Amino acid sequence: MIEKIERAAREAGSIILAAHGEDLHIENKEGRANFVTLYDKKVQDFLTTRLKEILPDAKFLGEENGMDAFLPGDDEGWLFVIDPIDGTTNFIHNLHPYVTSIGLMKDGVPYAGVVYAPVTDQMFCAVRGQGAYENGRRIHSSGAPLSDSVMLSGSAGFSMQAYQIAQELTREVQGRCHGVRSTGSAEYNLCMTASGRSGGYFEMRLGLWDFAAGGLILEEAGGRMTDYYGKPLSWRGPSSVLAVSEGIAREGAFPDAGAYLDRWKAKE
Ligand code: 2AM
Ligand code: CA
Repeated sequence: MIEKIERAAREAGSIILAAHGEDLHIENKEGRANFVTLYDKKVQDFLTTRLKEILPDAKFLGEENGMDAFLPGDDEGWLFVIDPIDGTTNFIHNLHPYVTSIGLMKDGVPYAGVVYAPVTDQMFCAVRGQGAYENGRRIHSSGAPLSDSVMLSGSAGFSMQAYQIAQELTREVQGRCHGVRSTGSAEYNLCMTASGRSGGYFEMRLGLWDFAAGGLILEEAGGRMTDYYGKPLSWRGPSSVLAVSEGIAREGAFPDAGAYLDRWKAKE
């Protein structure tokens, strides 16, 4: 089944790459700098059709086309969680990375995850209990401490208030590691952490489709996914995400991210 899902992700990648030079029909969604293109919708439609053929009983949750809510009953049986293009703003600017991500949940917990980066032809995948892979090779998160790591973060453009507080946490982390980078794709960041390139990734608010696939890939690579308070993720909807490598989880040296989240909540 995982190979069939990978094939669907690869086909989605071809659709996305072929879009460059075409009219993307860019629209703004709620908030600022929150875009959707014709291709986000097209690819989600394509994946929904293709994945239904693979698992006819599965339900679907996706970022686009009004399918973004976790509904009662979604924690029973199979649920595909899709982000047709994670990193839409990058895609619009023809700036790598942007990925297609497909998470598969079983009874409310992640069962499988596939993340495909078409520009670099990188296929990341994991099945629960069976390890994580990049292009067929087993991957592991890093054992390095925070002080020897590059960290990834993001702050979607939806709120300048959130951005400011996120920058303060970024500044604190910056002082304790080799540097903090921002790529614009949550799923890609999780895969970079799973494959040991980055020590971790943190963002104050993400949709379930932004971390469902990469979250399992990271856990299967030995890393740890929690929210900003260090609590396990609910896998039911939007959340803050603090994803760290084995090394940083063991060390416990990441700053108190929960305090920053509390400050944002107090200002909203
Ligand atoms: P997207 O490209 O699929 O929209 C960048 O920091 C990350 O945040 C990306 O993975 C991006 O996903 C996501 N993102 C963008 N807008 C968002 C919003 N309004 N709420 C939550 N996440 C968002
Ligand atoms: Ca998206």
